[in-house]
Amino acid sequence: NKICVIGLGYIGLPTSAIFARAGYNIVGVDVNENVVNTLNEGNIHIEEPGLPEAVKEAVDSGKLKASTTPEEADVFIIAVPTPVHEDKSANTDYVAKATESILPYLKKGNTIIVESTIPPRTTDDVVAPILTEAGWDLPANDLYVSHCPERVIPGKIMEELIHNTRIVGGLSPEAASKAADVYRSVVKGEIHETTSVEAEMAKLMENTYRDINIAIANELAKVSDKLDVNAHEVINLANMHPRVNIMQPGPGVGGHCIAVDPYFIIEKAKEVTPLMQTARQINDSMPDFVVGQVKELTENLQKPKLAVFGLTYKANVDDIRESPAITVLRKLQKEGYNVAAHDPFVRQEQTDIELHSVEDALKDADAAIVLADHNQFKEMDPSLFQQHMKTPVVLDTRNCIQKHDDITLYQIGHLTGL
Ligand code: SAJ
Repeated sequence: NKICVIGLGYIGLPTSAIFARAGYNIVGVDVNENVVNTLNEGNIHIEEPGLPEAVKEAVDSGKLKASTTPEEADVFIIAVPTPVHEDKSANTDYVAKATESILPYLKKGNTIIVESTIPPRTTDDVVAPILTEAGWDLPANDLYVSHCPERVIPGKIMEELIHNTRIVGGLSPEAASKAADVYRSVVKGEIHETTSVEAEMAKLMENTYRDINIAIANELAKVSDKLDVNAHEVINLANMHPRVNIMQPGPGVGGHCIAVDPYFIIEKAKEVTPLMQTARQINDSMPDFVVGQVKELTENLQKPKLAVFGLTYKANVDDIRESPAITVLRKLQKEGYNVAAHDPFVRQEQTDIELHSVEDALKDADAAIVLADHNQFKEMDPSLFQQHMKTPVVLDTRNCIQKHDDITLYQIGHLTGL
């Protein structure tokens, strides 16, 4: 059995490696020649625990090869990005191009699975017409076309690809069943068959739900100062209720999923999605809120120096794309602060922001601003702040720094009180 995977990024590559391990022959296709060459040497271009070993094993065993062009196969999996336009509407061009790219290689009875996150109805209105125009009769199941959204979380992709429940949305029930068979060979979680549009919406609603839940936490952080309560403590207590699960406030929602996917629904139903739109606004307002808090903390200082800890969009990953931490840092620089950044996961070649060691970042700083809850920060000896800073004032936007008598530790939203 042979699978052709289009797109060798955060989803396509781990998926390729896992199917290769299960015995399939995989041709992984990417438009980027460097990516293809790197992979064929058994190396990888992205960081994800467990992935380098899995790719190396797959390439060494001859089960995975990378190429810039597709090949004939039994199954085609499309895992290309869906970026957003300036107005936040989805750009489905890559999905359309990927579909076009496999046209010359299709045979009757092939299974086509779109894993990319897409706006509702994209399988019906973008993917299917390309295939129909090429002469394939989809209602007659010439080809079995499905949308099976990826739902893995960066940092745990290899584990979640196998253990998560999968939604398999077919253009026809037979298509859903064919796609389910493909996943059944590697997935240990449950597999649910549905229609393509319900699969599209379920995926988008998962991320939208998370965005709205984080927005509640962020709004609470903004309220907490006025009422002199600690938002984290309030959330801890509220979450002791068996049916409440409020998420954590922070400097904003980053990454390419949660902060983007709600717009895929909003663009289709603007008038009836005020809640989703407001959640987006609240989460997008957090970098400014953090900068406002920093200003409050450093009000009376001349040319304050700040240590910024954590640049990635979330804990324990090296990904700084769409990171609210970077937005905060740039805004602080714009406000005239002298900022020294430290992040144990980020390499200097990833960014033009100068990176420092813990000690250098803290040296002579008036305040430290913590923007990512990396394990290194959770485990860090808090007396280091006192040892190296001019004044050991810490604003922890992620609730990860240990309390210590020698430091003044502020939580997000909670600086003063009534
Ligand atoms: N965040 C908070 N507070 C929280 C949790 C997260 O501020 O309590 C922030 C993070 O710091 C980060 C952003 O939200 O900036 C998003 O991080 P995340 O860990 O919530 O999610 P992603 O974007 O890494 O992955 C999500 C996951 N979706 C869900 O959990 C519903 C993942 O399963 C999806 O596969 C992925 O989006 C995707 O590709 O859609």
